[in-house]
Amino acid sequence: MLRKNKTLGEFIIENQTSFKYTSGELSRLINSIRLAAKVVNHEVNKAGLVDIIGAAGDTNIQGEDQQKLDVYANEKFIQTLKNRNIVCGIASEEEDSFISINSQDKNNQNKYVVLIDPLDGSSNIDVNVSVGSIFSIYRRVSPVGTPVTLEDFLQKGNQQVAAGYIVYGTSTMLVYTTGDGVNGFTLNPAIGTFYLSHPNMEFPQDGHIYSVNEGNYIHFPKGIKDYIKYCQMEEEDRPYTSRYIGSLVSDFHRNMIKGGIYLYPKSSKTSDGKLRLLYECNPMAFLAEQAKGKASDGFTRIMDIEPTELHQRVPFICGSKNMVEKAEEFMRNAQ
Ligand code: P6P
Repeated sequence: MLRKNKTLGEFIIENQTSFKYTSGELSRLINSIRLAAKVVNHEVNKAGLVDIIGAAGDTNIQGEDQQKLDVYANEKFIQTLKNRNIVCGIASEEEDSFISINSQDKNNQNKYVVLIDPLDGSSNIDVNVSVGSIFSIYRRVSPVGTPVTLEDFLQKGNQQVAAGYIVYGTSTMLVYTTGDGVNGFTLNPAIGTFYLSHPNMEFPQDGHIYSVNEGNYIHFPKGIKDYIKYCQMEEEDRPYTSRYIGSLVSDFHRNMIKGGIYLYPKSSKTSDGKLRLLYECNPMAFLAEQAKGKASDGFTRIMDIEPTELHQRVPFICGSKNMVEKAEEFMRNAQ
């Protein structure tokens, strides 16, 4: 039984031996993400003072250039990971191509690559709604000591060694897995320490919440339309409740605690959906499966999809296992 109120640092040390690659590097990597999370959290929480600190592109009252928070978060995660000299490469939603780190240094023995969505749902910032950061970690497949390659990033989600998110909500939480379950840590901002608040997080097998942008309903495939109508029917344990925040991390986090399903399907407007496979869908799918939930594109397990490009999009259905399987049933029957 995991003792609550354990700090994230204590948790990482205690669980390092259980991680099959016990070099300690992954622990240092999670620690660097912890630091970046605190730095970004501080800035995200200030964003409400836009009229004082200035909107993006302006200069604030100190005459400093006010950065868009996406840009700021991206820079802080990259800077923190670089400074700790732990990874050999980084890919980010905010960067067209991957970033190679110390690639000319033959002594660079770093063997991890990190893929990030530094600030997901950032359009919610201006309306004071919660947003998140998402990370996905792999071991490189190219030889250590050589420049990192695109293949190091185009790995299937089932090769991830760790994944997680930070949700900047009513409280700031870091939720992650290294393949041995999912644990949630809540930041005490007064002392800047994350404490284990949600040990062994699991999706309820069933739920009564569905999260989808119903404004796109007429553009959805028939199977998705049929599933949404199923959620709304007066029958058995339905109608379900519709909850859609417009922030993947926030909808996922609520659904994992209460039970529910999140859907971002393809549509006649977006043939592959909107969410990115490598740094949104794969890490959330790893967390979902580790929390006894499920994640697919409607037909194929997300973590089995062979990536073809860094920023590719896939349809995404994720959450309580029985709800995802019901949605997949409607998708199959509509074929
Ligand atoms: P829409 C945010 O931009 C995001 O990537 C997810 O966090 C969120 O669930 C989704 O897109 C919202 O997209 O098209 O419904 O506004």
